[in-house]
Amino acid sequence: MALTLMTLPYAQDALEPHISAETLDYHHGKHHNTYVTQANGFIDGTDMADWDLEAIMKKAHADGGGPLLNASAQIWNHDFYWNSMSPEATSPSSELAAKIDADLGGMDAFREAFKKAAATQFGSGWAWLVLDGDKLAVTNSPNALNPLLDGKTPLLTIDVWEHAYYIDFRNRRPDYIDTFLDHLVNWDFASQNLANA
Ligand code: MN3
Repeated sequence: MALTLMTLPYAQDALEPHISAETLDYHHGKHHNTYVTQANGFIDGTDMADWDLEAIMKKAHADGGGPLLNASAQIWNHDFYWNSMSPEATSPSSELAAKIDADLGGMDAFREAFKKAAATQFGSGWAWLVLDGDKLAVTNSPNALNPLLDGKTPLLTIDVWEHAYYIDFRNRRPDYIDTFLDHLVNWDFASQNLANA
């Protein structure tokens, strides 16, 4: 069974005025879709052709990385990113809010740490809220890498590749990060990921 392009969990224009339909058209319809096409090209005719995405990604990582890891991890990361945003206002569960207070020093401290992780990721990559052991942590990763490959449990992510924000924000990555934190975070998704961990 070939890997498939995830359907967006909202309409292409649902994140406007913060992220445009044009951005989602390119980002989901072209960038994300290209990773799916590439990964399927690599696994077609191999033992991995009927594996699930996470198994393919972990095997490619164990084998030392390369083009299959890049394509498969980018599919996983983008699936997680689309779910990390919501057109509706959400808030952390009481369990997640309590852990943000206990482990990160509160919501303001979380925001600062997340902004810094996202803004200082040099070049292309991702910033994450993760569960590391039994503690929350904020981290970032270059290119296609993600914390799942390091044994952590991702709760939330932002894509800081330029293709995520250049149409709407041009070079202003910090404004994109603020917009994500102020208007787009899907706390229901992050809370569910914590509950399932
Ligand atoms: Mn992207």
